[in-house]
Amino acid sequence: MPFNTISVVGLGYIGLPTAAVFASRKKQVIGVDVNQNAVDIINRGQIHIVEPDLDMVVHAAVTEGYLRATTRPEPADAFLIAVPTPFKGDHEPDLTYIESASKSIAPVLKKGDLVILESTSPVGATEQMAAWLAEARPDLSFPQTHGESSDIRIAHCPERVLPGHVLRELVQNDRVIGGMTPKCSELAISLYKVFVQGECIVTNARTAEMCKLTENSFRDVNIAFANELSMICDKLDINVWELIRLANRHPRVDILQPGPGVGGHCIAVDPWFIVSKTPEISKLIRSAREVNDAKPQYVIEKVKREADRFKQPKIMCFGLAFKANIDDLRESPAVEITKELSELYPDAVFAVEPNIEKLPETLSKKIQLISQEQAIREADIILLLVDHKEFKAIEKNRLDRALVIDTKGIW
Ligand code: SAJ
Repeated sequence: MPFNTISVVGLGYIGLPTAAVFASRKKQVIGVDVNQNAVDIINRGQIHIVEPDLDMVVHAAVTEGYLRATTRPEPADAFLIAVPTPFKGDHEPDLTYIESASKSIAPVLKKGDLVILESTSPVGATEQMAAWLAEARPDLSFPQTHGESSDIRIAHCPERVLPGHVLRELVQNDRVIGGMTPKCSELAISLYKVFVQGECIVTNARTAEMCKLTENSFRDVNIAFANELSMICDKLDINVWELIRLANRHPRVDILQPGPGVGGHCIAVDPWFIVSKTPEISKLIRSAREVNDAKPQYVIEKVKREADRFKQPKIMCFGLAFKANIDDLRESPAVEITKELSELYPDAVFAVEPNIEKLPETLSKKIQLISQEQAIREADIILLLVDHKEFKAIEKNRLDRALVIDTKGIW
């Protein structure tokens, strides 16, 4: 194996599990992150993010001496860059983190090293990263100028793991390997084969970039279809859940589920990376984003219409996370809706979130958490926003007293 030391740059939701899994296969792993606090936590064998079982794997990797975190890159045989790619301006991808990560590893690169971009990226980002590296290291040769004889090998290998199942999916999922040349792909496969049991499928870097964006856009467009149906059905007095169940009995129809909107850090972001490159052509992808982004406001309007029938309604929002059975509140349509309702109805809006004990400070000023029991007892309006298992278990007749708005169709 050519890889004795592997460096993972960016120790977040993807980088940290990836680093820990390499370490669990007894590779020396150097994790790099600009956040000193995260580095300190990891070096104590603990984690700063929420993902089932990750704490155990990181703890073992650190105590056995295979994983170490630092803020300053060190030499390694392979570098995986797993930093965020947020937007800037009007949904334009912001490559600043990739740029600074590349510039930070450039000084420690040596002939024979492999650099992999794992961050979800707009088409062309891997070539851009290669250009930044080449600019910083004129003494080394790169695939964009030297092809198969380059000193440094470069590939894009997007992650595709589902939050909540990261450790399993990292190992089991197939992996798209987009090398800048065939030799770059070959070397990248030998790295992933350290732990990946799924198939590693070779393509070029641009196709790999587009593949990741396509997967998430496919899901976004399908959810937008379901969300649009739910609004059409409201108008036509049809139960959308029954409708979708029936339509999905057709052997070639498979509609996803409507909800209060699309949250998380991927599905609501990645389609814009396609739209920003080809704005005139990506009409459907853009509309899907707009439909999904408009859904929280639609839910708020619906609650307002109902609330106006009460003098001083107590509104109980069930669920704050961005999807079921997780505690991640970031980019959550449920939080957006609950926050806005609590501004419209001061002191009358409460939230139930079984996966959270205490709200982060930015939210605790606006939203008050109460128990599920108290919420059921005191509700005038129950607004179901997340299909957590605890809510599915509530007996329907216990909700009879209140007016129920169920955005996920569980009751
Ligand atoms: N949602 C619906 N209806 C559905 C399914 C989902 O409204 O039928 C909503 C969820 O409630 C949530 C949002 O969509 O608010 C996103 O949830 P998700 O479970 O679809 O996806 P993520 O963001 O947790 O993870 C996705 C996955 N991509 C695909 O399934 C194509 C995952 O495999 C990717 O690795 C991840 O994005 C990523 O990092 O890109």
